[in-house]
Amino acid sequence: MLIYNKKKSHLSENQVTPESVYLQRRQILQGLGLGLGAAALSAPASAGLFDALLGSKETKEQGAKEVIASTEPLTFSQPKAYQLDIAPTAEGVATTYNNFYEFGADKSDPARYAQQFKTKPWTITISGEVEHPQTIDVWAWLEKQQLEERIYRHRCVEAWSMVIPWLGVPLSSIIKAAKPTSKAKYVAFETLYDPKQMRGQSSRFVGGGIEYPYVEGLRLDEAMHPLALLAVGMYGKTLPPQNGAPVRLVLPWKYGFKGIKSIVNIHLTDKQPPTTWNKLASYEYGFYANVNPKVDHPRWSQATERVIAEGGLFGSGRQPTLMFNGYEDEVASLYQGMDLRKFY
Ligand SMILES: Nc1nc2c(c(=O)[nH]1)N[C@H]1C(S)=C(S)[C@@H](COP(=O)(O)O)O[C@H]1N2
Ligand SMILES: [Mo]
Repeated sequence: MLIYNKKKSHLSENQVTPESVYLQRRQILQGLGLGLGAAALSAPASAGLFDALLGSKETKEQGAKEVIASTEPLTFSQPKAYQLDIAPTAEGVATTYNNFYEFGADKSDPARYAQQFKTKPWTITISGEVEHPQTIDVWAWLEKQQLEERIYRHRCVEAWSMVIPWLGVPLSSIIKAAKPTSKAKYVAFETLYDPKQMRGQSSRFVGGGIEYPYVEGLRLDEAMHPLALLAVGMYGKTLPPQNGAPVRLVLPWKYGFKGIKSIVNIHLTDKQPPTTWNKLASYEYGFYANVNPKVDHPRWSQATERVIAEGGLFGSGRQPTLMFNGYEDEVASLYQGMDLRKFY
């Protein structure tokens, strides 16, 4: 029963499909020069504006603040191999249409409720089956990194997609530095647990019924794959809190929920670690969660996706979902000989 409610809230936007309305609102704001970064409209004012322009009585998402919390510019290279011939999703959409249940289960909740999230100081521990366990001071570590921009397709299990220019370093670099032992077969990741800051962690109702902290995991060879990115920024700047500041995973061939946000622990182990959505509903969300148009979610098709490519009303549409989200050439060998229906 609880699980069903939870899943319903995970999917609320998918089932109600308010996205065209949502995007229309964004476009109107942008058209008026009031979009991204403009805190000009109070919730009641914007509600009135939208109602007038759209003839809509819907008010659910209208209170979301058009504020992007303080982000700082980063220096990075742009390796050719990771650029894409597709226009990225508008920054104002990618930073206001989020899944980050620690701040609430609505798409607009993270941008609205994560602005005061403290990301300084921040440490990440690396422990378990490693020769050099360590505690990394993230901001000091970041100074020494050579960041790359990687424009990746981003496919949520809810069947929508974006294109996002991330900044980060290969996940392999941080794992290699800790020197995995021969027993290390998996890598477990954990998000910060701080109910005082994360309203979803102090209320089952707000947090979608998830058992916190949010946890994720990868096989070691997946974690070492060059596409696996430890992201610290997007759109040329540090990550805003709603997108997982200060450090998150980005795994473009997997469903978005594998891309765990605001990481504090990385633990190498010999056993497959538990993962948040799998614990909630194992028949719906597997450990692997590789994007696969041929393996449907029990309650909807994964063959196509709603594109939120340019963020505008006219840029939205449906397109076929690609095997491994378009990264088949790069990652298929990781799963050779595996039954992908069984290991979904
Ligand atoms: N800690 C944590 N990480 C998380 C989530 C979450 O709720 N909590 N949601 C996941 C899901 S379902 C998706 S689609 C992506 C969304 O990332 P974005 O908001 O940057 O697009 O984050 C993933 N990482
Ligand atoms: Mo997702």
